Amino acid sequence: MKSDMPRGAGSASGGKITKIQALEIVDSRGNPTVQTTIWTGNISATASIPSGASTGVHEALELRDGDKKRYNGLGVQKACKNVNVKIFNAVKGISAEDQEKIDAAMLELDGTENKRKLGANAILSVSLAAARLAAKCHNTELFSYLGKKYGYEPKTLPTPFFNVINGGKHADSGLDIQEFFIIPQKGKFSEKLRMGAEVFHALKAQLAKKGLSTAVGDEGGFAPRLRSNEEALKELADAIAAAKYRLGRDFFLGLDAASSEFFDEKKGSYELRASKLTAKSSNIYQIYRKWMVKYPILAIEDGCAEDDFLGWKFLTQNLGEKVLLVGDDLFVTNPTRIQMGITQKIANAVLIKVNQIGTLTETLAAIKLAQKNNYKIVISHRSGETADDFIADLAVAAGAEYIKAGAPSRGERLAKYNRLVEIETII
Ligand code: 2PG
Ligand code: MG
Repeated sequence: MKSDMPRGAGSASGGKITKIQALEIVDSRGNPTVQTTIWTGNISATASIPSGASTGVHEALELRDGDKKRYNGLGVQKACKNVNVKIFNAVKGISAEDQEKIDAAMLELDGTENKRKLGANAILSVSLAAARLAAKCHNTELFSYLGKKYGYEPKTLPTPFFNVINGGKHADSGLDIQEFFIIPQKGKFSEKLRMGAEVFHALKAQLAKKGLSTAVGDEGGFAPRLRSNEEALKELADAIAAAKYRLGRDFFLGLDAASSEFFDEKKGSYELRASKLTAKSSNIYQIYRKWMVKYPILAIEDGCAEDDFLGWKFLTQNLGEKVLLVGDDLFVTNPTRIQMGITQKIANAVLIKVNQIGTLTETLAAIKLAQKNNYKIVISHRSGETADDFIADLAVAAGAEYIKAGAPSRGERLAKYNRLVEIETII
């Protein structure tokens, strides 16, 4: 996101925060969210905050008003007020560059484990806007400012996971698996985007021909009523072929099972209704393995539920050598949870969502801890999004191998992918 305010570090305020204003705006699902602008003198920068649907129980708290008379209780006026009054008082006068100090001041003011007092949405909006403001004061692109600040040399762009079939909580397709990805393998980012868009259109034509719905779900992918999860994989394989690409060479496939949503804790089993399958913690990996025999699957996210460590152990021991096992609800971008995973040798990749943890400082700590332990990084959007493209710069800055920002469809998804196209020309 860019603002048209003048650039340059020569502000009379010396980069110190002079004014903050939070607004209640509306996200891609029609729910309110926080947008915050921070000023140093007459220079300003803005960030807006995404929101999940299949939210992990260990995530930082998104503060909602609970006033049923407004937005069905989902208003964020309290969070905005927290930014405008309490947080502003705690961070005014701190230099926008001093990210650690800004984030630490907010953590101290909040004082809770999960940021429930101020709200992670309130805190994160200030954290991200401050980083953008600092980059602007340096007259530097955000990815290069962040890269330098956190000790990276940004030179590669992430490979996209395009979520072109939506299920689970993101659509009414009836599919248990929440996201079905196509993952282009070759060329520059802009080439990968083109390939993804071409397959997206081939898939649309294919579904239409069968009389299936081509309306899109929350993340821009199609949400056809298919008979099973496997059928979704078959649709992807056919669409890739129809677009004249080779499966297993030009494209791989991936899944976000988001399995916390279909794990029956009491029974200790996974209930995949669309596939008419039930599996215990100890053998859910066999279902994925069957799919992997038929299709070249490169990544499985949240193959087991957030606290099903036994399941994750079996999954990692049996499939960890062959596929990326990405922890989302499992790790919630939280260094403590990631360390737990490292110690227990579970998963081999970490999904990073800034709003799961709530500050940029902690997000970078999570990324660094994962990288130090050879876990791959997937930077991720949320199902509820805005046009904010911060995560594109973050992915490049931190050298993330992958990014998932939905299908190549819907403006809030393309904001991230198109920013990467732009970065490709300046990196
Ligand atoms: C996920 C995300 C994003 P949500 O599970 O990975 O795709 O969904 O934002 O609803 O948690
Ligand atoms: Mg997920």
